[in-house]
Amino acid sequence: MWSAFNPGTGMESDTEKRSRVIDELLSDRQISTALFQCIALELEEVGSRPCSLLVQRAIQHLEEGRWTRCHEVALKAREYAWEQLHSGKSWQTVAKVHRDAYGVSGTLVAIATYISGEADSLDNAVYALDLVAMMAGGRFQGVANTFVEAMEADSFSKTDLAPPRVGAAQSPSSGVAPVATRAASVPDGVRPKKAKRDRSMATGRPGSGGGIRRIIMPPLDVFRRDYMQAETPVILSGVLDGWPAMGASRSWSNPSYLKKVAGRRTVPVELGGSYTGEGWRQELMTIGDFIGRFIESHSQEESPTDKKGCSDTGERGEGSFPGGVAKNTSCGEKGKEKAYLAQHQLFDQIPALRRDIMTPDYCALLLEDEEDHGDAESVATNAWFGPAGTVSPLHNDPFHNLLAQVVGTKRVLLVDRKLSAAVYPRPGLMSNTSEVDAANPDLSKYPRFKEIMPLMECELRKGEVLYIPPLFWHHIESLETSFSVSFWWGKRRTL
Ligand SMILES: O=C(O)CCC(=O)C(=O)O
Repeated sequence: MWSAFNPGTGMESDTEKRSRVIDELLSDRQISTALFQCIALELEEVGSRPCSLLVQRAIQHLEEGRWTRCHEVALKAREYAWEQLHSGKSWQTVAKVHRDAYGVSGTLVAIATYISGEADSLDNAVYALDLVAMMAGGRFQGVANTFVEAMEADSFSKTDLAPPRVGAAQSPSSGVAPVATRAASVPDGVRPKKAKRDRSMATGRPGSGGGIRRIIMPPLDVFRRDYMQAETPVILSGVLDGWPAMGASRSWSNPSYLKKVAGRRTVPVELGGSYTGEGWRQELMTIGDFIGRFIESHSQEESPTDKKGCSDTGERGEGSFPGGVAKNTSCGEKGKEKAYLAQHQLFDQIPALRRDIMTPDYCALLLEDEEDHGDAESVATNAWFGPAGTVSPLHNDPFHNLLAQVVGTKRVLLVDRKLSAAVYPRPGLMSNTSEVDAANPDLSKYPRFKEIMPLMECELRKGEVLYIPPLFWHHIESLETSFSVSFWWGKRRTL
């Protein structure tokens, strides 16, 4: 459309190269400027004429190669869109056209920034696109991903840490990693005769107290009957074998790999301990900053020699996250603020990381009453990445959950949903969260909690997957630097 090969020198300048990248993307019918024009028209129809005009002008500047003007005008359009997004009573009531307005103006800001080739232009363009994905969502999530991948492709091509392009581990059309197939094909004889006992396993009553069985991935029908149907938590091993994230070249235990693939991406990070505590808040930061400030520095301060006899299950060796010490262990804590990249749909945002994992086959299983249920087959995949000592306080979620431990170890406490009365659910909107600190319960204030002690407990280790039945209460604390992925699926349940 507007990219130009420089006939004077016969060489393509950086700006020309970058504009060619954009040109190629915009000749794709999914993301053409016609889409942007349509949104401008829709804005006009709903009475947002100033924003509509600004978007149209920015498109025109872009098409005619005036990047600086495009940038200035798109910034103004984005300001308008931002105001619209924040003028309503609640986020849910914002009209789609205003989200789209943020999407289109933010994308134009990113394009013009990228083409400018100024210092940090790639970082700034990716930041603008991450905001587009977060604020506009919907189809702009895909648009933002496509631009980020194309813009980053050049920097990745210069290193062997390059994330695989589409096709290496997934079907290009689906945009979703393929489902692993091993579970169904493991012959019965290969399964262990006897479940290995967890160190923490006690001889407790069923439903409370005691440990959680560890088994090697069972056939699908057995998992469905003995664990999903029976509402029984279980730890599965073998499910993550073959995940690139667990392997050598794309290992998530390697901070350099994560920084290379995702370092400049902006994500919401929880600060200030558990989400029920005072001072809890969220901040946007890049994954590179997060790793530098909260993971690497934390690990250095809390080196293995600080551990005073704690078991050392952390990874060692060059290029791995060392383990830190969890704050609630007898080893104590050094008072540094905890940060947690928690419950974030990172894999929708960064397809390169999505290609490092595989949705377990078990997530395709449904119980009888779930089979006709609209959304039951979709799987919500979330990332949980943080230093030692992050705490997710006792709460429940309405879906089946497979929590996959890719890096580090976590301590998990569980309570059967049938025992909910004894966990003192909070009143009001946070009724899925207990009032009780499950790791250190105040029994004089919450006497019924005693009825369910000792809780089911386990250590979830690297390479293992924990099945948590819907509405089972769980308290989870990381014992060292940890990266987990949760897969939620099935019908939404209520207590
Ligand atoms: O690992 C964590 O900190 C919490 C995980 C969790 O709550 C979940 O997967 O539902």
